[in-house]
Amino acid sequence: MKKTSNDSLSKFISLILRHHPEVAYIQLDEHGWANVDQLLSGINRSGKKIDRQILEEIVRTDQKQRYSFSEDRTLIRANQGHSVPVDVELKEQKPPQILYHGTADRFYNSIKIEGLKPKGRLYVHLSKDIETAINVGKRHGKPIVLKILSGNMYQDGQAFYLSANGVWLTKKVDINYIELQT
Ligand code: HQG
Repeated sequence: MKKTSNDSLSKFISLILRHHPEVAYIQLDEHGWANVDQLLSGINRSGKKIDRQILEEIVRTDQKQRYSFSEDRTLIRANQGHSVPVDVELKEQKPPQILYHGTADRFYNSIKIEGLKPKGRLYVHLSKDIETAINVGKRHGKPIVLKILSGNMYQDGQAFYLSANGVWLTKKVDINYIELQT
């Protein structure tokens, strides 16, 4: 896919809205919202150039629909992926029988012992298709795909959430619900 000049700005926005709002001199509220005007001036103050039109374009064209505006468009937040403890009002939902998690082969030994943990984020991220999982895994190295018995987990009482951009989230996955997808 062609890299656009907005790509690095988009990564920066995701860093701000998920992990480090302080780099743009802003704070997120308890639901993960940032004030759009403050975000824009904070980014400009940090040395990068952005205006409302560029931000609107980044949000509209983002491949994974990572961000949402509030109805009146004065606020913006990331839909998922946070490490800062915010409540983005995720909807609890019954998951499909099977979900997938992409990771790198070098993590597998540890996962076999500990199960899946959220690591730096608030939730373990799962997808409903294998292709997405492969792409997620590639970010960390040689990808492997784990098949997650989400239907059984749900039956056993574990909560699942579906983010506004279609990512399935859960707090952890124990080893007895994980199979290696071949
Ligand atoms: C691994 C991207 C060893 C886990 C993606 C993963 C996703 C363990 C890594 C979203 C482990 C954490 C999230 C254990 C988990 N031992 N390794 N017990 N438990 N891990 O980046 O799922 O482009 O925090 O397998 O598309 O890779 O940012 O999570 O490899 O949706 O929007 O620890 O981020 O979206 O890595 O990715 P991450 P993830 P964005």
